[in-house]
Amino acid sequence: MAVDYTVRDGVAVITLDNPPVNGLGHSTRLGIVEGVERARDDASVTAIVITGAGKAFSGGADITEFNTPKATQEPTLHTVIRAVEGSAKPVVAAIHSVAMGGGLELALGAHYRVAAPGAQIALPEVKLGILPGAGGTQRLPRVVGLETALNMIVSGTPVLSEKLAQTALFDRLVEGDLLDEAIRFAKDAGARSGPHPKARERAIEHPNAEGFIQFARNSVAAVAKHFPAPHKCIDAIEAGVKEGFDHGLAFERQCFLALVQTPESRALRHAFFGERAAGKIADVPSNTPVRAIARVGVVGAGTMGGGIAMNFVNAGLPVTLLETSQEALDRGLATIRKNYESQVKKGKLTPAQLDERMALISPTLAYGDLAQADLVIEAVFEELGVKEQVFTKLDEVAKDGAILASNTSTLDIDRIAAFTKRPADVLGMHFFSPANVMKLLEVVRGGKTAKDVLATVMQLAKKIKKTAVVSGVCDGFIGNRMIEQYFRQSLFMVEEGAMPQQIDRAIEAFGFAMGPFRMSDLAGNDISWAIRKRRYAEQPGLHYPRIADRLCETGRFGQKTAAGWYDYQPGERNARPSKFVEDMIVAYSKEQGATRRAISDEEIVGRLVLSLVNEGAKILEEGIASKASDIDMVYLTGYGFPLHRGGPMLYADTIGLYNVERAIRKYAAQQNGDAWKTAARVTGLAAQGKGFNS
Ligand code: 3H9
Repeated sequence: MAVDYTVRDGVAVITLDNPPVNGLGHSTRLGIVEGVERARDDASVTAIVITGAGKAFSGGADITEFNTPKATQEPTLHTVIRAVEGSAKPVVAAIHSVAMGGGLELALGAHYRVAAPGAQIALPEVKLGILPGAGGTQRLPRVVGLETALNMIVSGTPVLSEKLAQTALFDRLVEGDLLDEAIRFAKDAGARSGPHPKARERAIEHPNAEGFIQFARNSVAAVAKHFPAPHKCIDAIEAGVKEGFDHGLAFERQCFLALVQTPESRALRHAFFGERAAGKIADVPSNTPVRAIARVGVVGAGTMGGGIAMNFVNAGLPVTLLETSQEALDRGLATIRKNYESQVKKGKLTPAQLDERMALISPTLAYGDLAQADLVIEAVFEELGVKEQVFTKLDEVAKDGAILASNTSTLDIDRIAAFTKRPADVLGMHFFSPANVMKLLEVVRGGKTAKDVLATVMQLAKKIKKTAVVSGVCDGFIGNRMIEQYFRQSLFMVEEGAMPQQIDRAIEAFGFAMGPFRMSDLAGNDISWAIRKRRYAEQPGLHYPRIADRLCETGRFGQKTAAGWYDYQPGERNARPSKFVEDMIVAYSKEQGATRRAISDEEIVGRLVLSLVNEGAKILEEGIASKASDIDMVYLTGYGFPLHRGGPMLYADTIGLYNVERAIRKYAAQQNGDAWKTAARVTGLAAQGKGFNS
């Protein structure tokens, strides 16, 4: 049973006990109703306390039950809350740690609420693409006021209990033992004759509710264009304001049932579980002992090294930052300081915090100073010979048991590990630029990387608030290996008939923040040129579109030269279609003897996204990624894949692998079709009627 029932001092105590966060799954819901009825039938009981065991009051509805029969099996959360609210004996919710979603809705159904300070109070349903579906949009505005409630519901952001202490949400904030105090409170309430207060009976007071709701609607329209849930939250609140509690509740239920079926909600739930699943590695149990990391070393104080150092400093870990010249070291430190100063200007950091963070950095020119570091991350020039020098040095100076990591984005971690006498301590930590901002961290597991090294780095990633995804060793790892196919397709399409601006527009309409050509102009076209040159040497037979090389030969490297695939006014980031580039493209096609054709937006999106999917499937086949959701997390957190689509692999599941396979077959029969070789994983799953995530 997921609920415990005891009686203390004439008060029934119903304790939710469904680890990890007391999710309100079917057996928990059943237990609560049974507890309330048992208390009703026990003449010695005068009041009821509901609380949660372990690390939460309740994290809300059990998300794993969504879209399964259990979600709607009675007693539903509505039935539970009706039982609680309708109890003649007063019910007190004793809230600590976390009261979220359905957990908060349950508490709102109680007659009284007492809370410990520091509890996170939230209706975070919107982050899962739904809205509070058990009365939250109706009861919360009645106890904390319309504005606070609307902000909480539309943003899903947790608010600390002490911040809400002055509202009718809490009858008391308890500093001491929460349960003792809740029982005392309940006993007093039980001694008073009813009826006891109900949130549903309170009025929503606001001098200009209609005006405020309209204002909120406009603000949401600007930021939530791909997501229906925030709009529905406002509609549901408005329904209650205008037409009363019962109508609002029925409308909220209707919206909930519709939203839970939407692809956007599926995508957000996939991302929620995908993030947590990424931290689980099949052959590295969660109880694997980890190494202590008290000091970090970073080799290289360039853009990447500096950003990497900031991550650790932000988490309170001291960093030894090494460079080869005083000048480079000073420049690196100045950049870090400038980054922090801009955060101070924005009010995100105090000047004192800036000083504290800078003080955590020990700059050095001597490798010997890395001897105390428990983890050293190398972020130097991307060339194997340079890495060899660094790792040979690190092998000499690092202490026993120190973890040695490379930030390489393309080089072979096993070869790097072989530069040391301790390959088991070596792995890749591939940060994305800007390293202090981007959430993604690809953790590259070498052939000899020790399990505890991997476990340590995955745990550390959490501490520095990264989404860490494990990748095996291959060129480009998960993310860059896939993006190469995407860029390749975008260039083929330019050669075949599309213009960069059409391709960018089509994929941006699909939801990418930036299309491939605007992205290349931002990153610098010379960077991908260098990678292509390497490819030509490594794989001379590979069919690669050469149009981008042509562009680079004219010196159009992108924003930094005020000219790339687009024209730029100096100092501006606005991409303007370029007559020069268009003429160059048309001339190139002619030279190749190719007849340019109109390419539909649908084909553009299909070829770009399915090139990711097909390569992703090969990555799964080869075991480079261990699960499809890992690939999706890489793309959602590192490559701007639209969140409302849930990542390339979930998107493929949404359209169905049968259709993916058919589309690939079609592209393979077209011009430049030799770039398409359907992954066996796609064919295999399609034949079984399955998806990557099923
Ligand atoms: C809802 O309530 C709908 C209602 O309005 C209407 C219904 C009709 N269900 O994050 P952590 C798991 S919608 C199932 O690492 P933390 C999580 O997957 C719900 N599982 O811990 C993980 O499992 P594992 C609204 C859940 O301490 C483990 O718990 N509620 C749920 O850093 C630990 O999670 C939310 O959206 C759940 N509801 O943070 C709350 N919640 O160990 C979402 C967590 O196997 N949850 N799990 O990987 C959170 O924000 C955080 O998990 C929380 C704890 C703050 C609670």
